[in-house]
Amino acid sequence: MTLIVALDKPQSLGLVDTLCGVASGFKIGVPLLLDVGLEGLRRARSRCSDALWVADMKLADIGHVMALTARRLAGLVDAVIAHGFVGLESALDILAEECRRMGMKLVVIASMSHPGSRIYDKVLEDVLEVIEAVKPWGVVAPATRPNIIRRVRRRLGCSVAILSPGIGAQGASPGDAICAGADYEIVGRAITSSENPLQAARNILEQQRRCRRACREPQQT
Ligand code: BMP
Repeated sequence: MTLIVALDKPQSLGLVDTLCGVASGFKIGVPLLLDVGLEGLRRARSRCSDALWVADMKLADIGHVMALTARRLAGLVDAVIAHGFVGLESALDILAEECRRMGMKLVVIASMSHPGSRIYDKVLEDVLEVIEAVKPWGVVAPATRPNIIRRVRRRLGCSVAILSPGIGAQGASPGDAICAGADYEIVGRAITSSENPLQAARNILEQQRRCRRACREPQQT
């Protein structure tokens, strides 16, 4: 499975039961966490405990504070997301050590999916150097700019998971990121705002499968 559902909207936690077993995981955004609190997250997780649970706090602080934040999430999620631009020393190095100690996966943002993230792309090589040193479990790279996914994959190889947002509401199509080398596509509103979230998720998975077949087959001339 290659789909992580982004739960950001109030009440979207209700979709956990519907999508459990269909999606690989759930990414919990700050708005939802503020709504339901850690106890709400704990209850939701218990309803689908085999899924990959990712807390998307977009950590961007000194290492001490990022590590304290991650500690509050221990046992509630499998992974936390942090920004790559904060750098290594006294920042991601401390967070990475804390995640290792807790057995939590660390995901570092290499670049983002919105148009303003071109500023991130200007320092992509520097951010990738930081990521190489941190050795996180995963990296976020944008489905909206597949060339960035290819650069991340080329530079970091296959030992890192690439998670790609930007599908649907932000313009990329399901399968675009997978074809460029991503492992998971992160999808929010295309599923959570759909009248039939389960069917929307299944359609996305089917489209990913078709794209995977197409992009791996030799092109006809
Ligand atoms: P949507 O599919 O509704 O656009 O949601 C995308 C999700 O991915 C949101 O939770 C957002 O916070 C997250 N995200 C993103 O859109 N772009 C990034 O570069 C990094 C993200 O985490």
